[in-house]
Amino acid sequence: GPERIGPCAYVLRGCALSCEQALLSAVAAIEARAPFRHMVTPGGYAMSAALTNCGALGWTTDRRGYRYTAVDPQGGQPWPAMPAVFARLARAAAAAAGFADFEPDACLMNRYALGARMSLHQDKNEQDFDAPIVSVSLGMSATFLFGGLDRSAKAMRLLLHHGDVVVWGGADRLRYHGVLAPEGAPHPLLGDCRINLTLRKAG
Ligand code: MD3
Ligand code: FE
Repeated sequence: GPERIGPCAYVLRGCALSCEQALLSAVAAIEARAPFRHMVTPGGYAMSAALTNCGALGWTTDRRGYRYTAVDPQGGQPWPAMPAVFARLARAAAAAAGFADFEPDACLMNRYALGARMSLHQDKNEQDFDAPIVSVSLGMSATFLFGGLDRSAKAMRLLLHHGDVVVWGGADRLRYHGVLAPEGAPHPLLGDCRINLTLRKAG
């Protein structure tokens, strides 16, 4: 069952394994229309993780700032639709963690090659901080850093593996967090990378 990692945060080990084939086919279909790319932060640095999105809204960054858009800035088309398997998994995981009726409208997909990481930050670009965030880890393992409400608080470490799902909400929604580079063996299905799906209610 769910393992509690904070006042309102839970890890569901292996929760995505029963639908891994459907998840990976959906990732491939999305990637064919909206390729993973390295976006630039407002500070002018290229992110080491490559990203793409699906759903009504997609998270983007450029020199002007972070925001959600309905259209992929690279190509000008709407982001690919949210696959039913993503929405279903996110809803079930949220419910198991005590968040009923989660309806994500955005899925940010991050791809970490060897050496890629994401430094400590808060997720603050969403309209509604009451909805939880659901994250699905695929491919290589990585250490997740789970900090406090201010950047200086000591971060807890959590090793996440292929198929693990984490749900954050309530008091944990605005905690600083980050992820270290992929570690361990290449994954049999995904090779030398980790892909993380982050499902949110952004609008
Ligand atoms: C904890 N991505 O894209 S998702 C991100 O593995 C991001 O790609 C990471 O952080 C990744 O913004 C981790 C997990 C996550 C998302 C939101 C959180 C953890 C969170 C909000 C509050 C606390
Ligand atoms: Fe984040």
